[in-house]
Amino acid sequence: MVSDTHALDNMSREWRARVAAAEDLQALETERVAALGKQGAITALLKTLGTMSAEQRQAEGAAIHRLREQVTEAIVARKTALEAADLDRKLATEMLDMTLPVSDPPQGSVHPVAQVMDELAEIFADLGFSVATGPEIEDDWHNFTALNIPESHPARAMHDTFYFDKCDGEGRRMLLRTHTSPVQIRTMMGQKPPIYTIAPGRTYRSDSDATHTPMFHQLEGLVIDRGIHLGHLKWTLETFLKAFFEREDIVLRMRPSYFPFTEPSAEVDVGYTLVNGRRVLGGSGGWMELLGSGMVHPRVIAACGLDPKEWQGFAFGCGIDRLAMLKYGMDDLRAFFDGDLRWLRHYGFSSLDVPTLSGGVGA
Ligand code: 2NL
Repeated sequence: MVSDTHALDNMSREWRARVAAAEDLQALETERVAALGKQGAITALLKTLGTMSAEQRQAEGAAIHRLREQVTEAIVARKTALEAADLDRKLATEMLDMTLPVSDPPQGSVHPVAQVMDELAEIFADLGFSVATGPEIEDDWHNFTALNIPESHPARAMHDTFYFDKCDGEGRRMLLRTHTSPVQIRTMMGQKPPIYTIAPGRTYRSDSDATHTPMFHQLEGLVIDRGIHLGHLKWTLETFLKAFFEREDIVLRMRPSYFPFTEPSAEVDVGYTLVNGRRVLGGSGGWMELLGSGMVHPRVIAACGLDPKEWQGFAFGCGIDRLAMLKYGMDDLRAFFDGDLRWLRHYGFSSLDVPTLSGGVGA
């Protein structure tokens, strides 16, 4: 009979030798299954425990369990050793020499949207703003409810918003964020004012034509502090746009408007001048709408757990893709997302460029 103590010792030695001889993780797994799998040899021994008399189990049970433990330990030790050897091999063979020069001519380029995002971060960092990011898959509370957007608001409708079939653990409907405002909501809920932040990133709306793509990029800005008023908003936008378009003659016009999350709200137009039939930003020969903005609605401030009597702020939002088109003279939004390398080679930026503001319209 196999299960006398001497035979069990032999069996343990044998299995541990097989485990130690496994040359790779796959061979080790084969040994593990042969010993401890459903049909394994040691599993079969363990099963005999149930059929033994009490005296027999007392005599041999502990030895069988010890066998199982010894072999299990050997497998774990071998696995650790094989994994470490694997990693060493990878580190030795997949080494990258970071000191090699770039290929000549350089391959790849920075997408204009990425370039503009870097420029925006640079400009706002100079003004003391931080850059915040957050999930693209959101829930309807952070995307709509906290922003004072009522249940019946058209923006919530199926044809504007990409909804998921499932709700989250708290029964909130999941969706692809339709703006980056939920990032700012999370910022307000997670940190104490004063808050000076921008939220650039991907946003989604079920919309597709020459000027709308289902995925687009938005920049939002948010300030929460004491005694903030529309004058701060206008100065901030003016300073931002002058730096971004690299022109001192940028003129803004604010028109009353309506958003559920700001009160009062203002649409911001930028003046342009016609130069050889082309619109060039600067001056005030005509106006184009560029941003939406306003003073953060007290209900939004309260929804984030802040006292609207103590804290006020302004917020704004605009399309990053549109900013890129205006600055770098691109006329078709859809080309941004076609992945056509010829377009990228034409409009892309060198990956060695530092994202300063040179190389744009003012250069
Ligand atoms: C537009 C308009 C806007 C905001 C975005 C905002 C965010 C928070 C609170 C209040 Cl957390 N407002 N964002 C405010 C006004 C306008 O965007 O036309 N976007 C493309």
